[in-house]
Amino acid sequence: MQDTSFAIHPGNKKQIEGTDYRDAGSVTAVQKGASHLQLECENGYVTILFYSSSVARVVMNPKQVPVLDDSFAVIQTPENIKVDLQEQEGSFTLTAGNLTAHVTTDPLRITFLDSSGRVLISEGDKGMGHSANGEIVCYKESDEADHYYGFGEKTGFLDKRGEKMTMWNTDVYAPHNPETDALYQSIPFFMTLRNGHAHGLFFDNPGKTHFNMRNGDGTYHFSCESGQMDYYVMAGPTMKEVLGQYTGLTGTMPLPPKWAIGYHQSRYSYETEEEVRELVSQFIEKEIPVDAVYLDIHYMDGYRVFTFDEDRFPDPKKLIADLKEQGIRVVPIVDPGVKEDPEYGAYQEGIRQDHFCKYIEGNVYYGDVWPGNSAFPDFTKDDVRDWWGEKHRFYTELGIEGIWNDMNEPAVFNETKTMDTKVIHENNGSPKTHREVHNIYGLKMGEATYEGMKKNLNGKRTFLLTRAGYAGVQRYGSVWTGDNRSFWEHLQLAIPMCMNLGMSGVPFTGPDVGGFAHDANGQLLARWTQFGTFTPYFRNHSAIGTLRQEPWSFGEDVEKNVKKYIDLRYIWMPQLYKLFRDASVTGVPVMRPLVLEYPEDPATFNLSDQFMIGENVIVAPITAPDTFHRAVYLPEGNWVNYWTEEVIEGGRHILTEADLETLPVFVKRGSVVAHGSPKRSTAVKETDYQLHFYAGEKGETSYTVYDDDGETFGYETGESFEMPVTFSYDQTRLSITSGSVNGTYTPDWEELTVFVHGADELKEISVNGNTAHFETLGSGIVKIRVQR
Ligand code: MIG
Repeated sequence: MQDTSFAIHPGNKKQIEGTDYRDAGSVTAVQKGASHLQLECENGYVTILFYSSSVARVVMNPKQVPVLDDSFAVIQTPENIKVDLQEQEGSFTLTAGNLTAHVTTDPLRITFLDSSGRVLISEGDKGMGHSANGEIVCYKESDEADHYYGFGEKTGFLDKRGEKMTMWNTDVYAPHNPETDALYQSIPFFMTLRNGHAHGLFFDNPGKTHFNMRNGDGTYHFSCESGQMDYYVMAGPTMKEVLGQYTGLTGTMPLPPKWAIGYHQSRYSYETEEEVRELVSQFIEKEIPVDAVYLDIHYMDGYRVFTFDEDRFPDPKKLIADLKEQGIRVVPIVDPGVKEDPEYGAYQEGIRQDHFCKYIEGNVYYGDVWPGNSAFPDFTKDDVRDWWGEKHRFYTELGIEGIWNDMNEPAVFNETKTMDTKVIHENNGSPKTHREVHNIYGLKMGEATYEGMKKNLNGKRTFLLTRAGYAGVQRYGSVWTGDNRSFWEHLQLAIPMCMNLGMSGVPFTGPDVGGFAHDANGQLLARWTQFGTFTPYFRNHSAIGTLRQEPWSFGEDVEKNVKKYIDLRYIWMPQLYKLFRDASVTGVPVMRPLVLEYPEDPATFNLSDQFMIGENVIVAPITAPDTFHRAVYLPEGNWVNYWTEEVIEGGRHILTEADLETLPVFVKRGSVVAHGSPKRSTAVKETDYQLHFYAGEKGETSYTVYDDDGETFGYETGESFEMPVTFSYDQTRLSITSGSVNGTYTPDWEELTVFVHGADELKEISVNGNTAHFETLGSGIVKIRVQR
């Protein structure tokens, strides 16, 4: 009914904006705790509590004292902090370090301020309330200066000011355009940038939530048709600190194995063992690097998860071992639907052990997916997640180390596209309807899969790719952006989408390179691969019935171009790996909008067609056909064209040339990036570790080299290699000093090669105090070796 006038039926208008909104009203009773305040109001119950000196939570329940222990996203428990409570006539003030909540009681309104008294979040005529049908809503004042980032996986531009968004995990095969709202992931978190200062807001409700940043009357609001009004405020004051505070609550990404960051090749589907072997031999013959090959739904026996089709894949163990020998991993798809088949083990166990989602009356819920009529594990139950995780022994025993979760919104082939909202999730004795917790199905499936694989792999890191998720999904998986198409517009759209996923705590993301549905063409594949070189997740994937889009599918020129950029991915691997490591610690993403580094520069506020890798590298992809130049915004400072060594003054827009073989990349002067050499996969050890220093006029720069074995959890107990290297420079003289090494891991490389760019006037280099011999390479580059 989407495309008929029924979509604008007058009866569709949301109650929430109607007349039956009931404000929480005045406070009628107060209970004070050490770090919280509990209020009884005319129309509801409210708890305000502090999690840390920068994070507070507000919960309102219209009917009863709020439930505080029901989050699926938050893994942090409140720190035992001292909250100062002051009571004044008609108000309370709670202060904990960097954040103050000022609560007026008649009517209830909550204002959050930072330690300098600057208002972060305030309420005007309307505050929190609910409507007769149980919908809960919260209004906040917006400022003319506000810019909004985050909201997870959304179409449209970077800044979500003026947008209206719905969170309801949905399998959207088509279309993906600016009007497409709910997609596969729901992350009801955003941050506000206001005059250079940032704060965050996380509305933790896994039902169908709405955000309206378009009210136009000086407010924005968020609401949900079910559950409690439950939100967290993060004090910032920088965007990076907000990310730290948000990932403090919901967790950071575990460091992926190196192979997960390499180039991946997929297709719906490589259907037989023979086809897979043929594919791999092409990569080897053509010397195109590849770290993983995917098996889509055709590998299974009648789409039964935890099986292989014996005709198509007679000896999966041998196949997987042979590929592993070549440094290539196999990643099979696993969907949640378990085929209703009384002679199939997973179904038998699921029924006998009561693992599937049921109606309240006790009958199992069945939905139609690939295997036909299927039952769906209830991943809210601990024992079901353990069971599901353990089932992955089937894969790990075959030598598989990574899993691809699809259809976990969950997607069902019916009118609503998902499970009946009346179905019950048992949730370890605290049952919820599917309506109330729809958005966590993929998250909990991810948890089951990640934890199961991790356990089965005995100390080796696993890799999970998931289509659906909720806040916190970064703890388990990387996210690809679903069924895009081979459209230039979808290449454009992926840039802000991935940047906002990064701004929502999910650093490991990327779109299907080349586009999933529709036919790709050579130029599109080349440009998309160039972009993919710098997206955290890098996989070429395409749909059944579309033109093949492996690197060699469009002739030799395109193949050469694509190979150049896949090689480049491996050249940049040491830098990317370090950024992954940093993201796993700080929550600050690998791929960033420029605004994250230049929050005072208005030119960055909605800059959606270029991005940064770390703090000092700008990537400006070409996203239109037959286009060989583009405008690039370079913020203040001096920038070096990665390809030509040209130094360009920033603080302005430039026009840059980009023939078909060129992806515009700029490195900030005065900074350092790590490089390696091209290799057929990450299985080949790096022996050529390079630091590229882009010398400025004068100054000092420090870079910390990071490395570890790339595949175990040893780094968690100190088996890593961290070495600070400092560059002090004054045009004619450079001194390089390596600091003491942290960690017990010994890298495969014995010496570092340092390349100094912009070294035209360099006369003298010292390494750790001793005059060093250096080689002059031309283009103002010199080369020096530094012992580890
Ligand atoms: O509805 O498994 O997004 O990547 O190739 C189609 C087949 C189901 C959707 C995924 C896509 C995958 C496809 N799947």
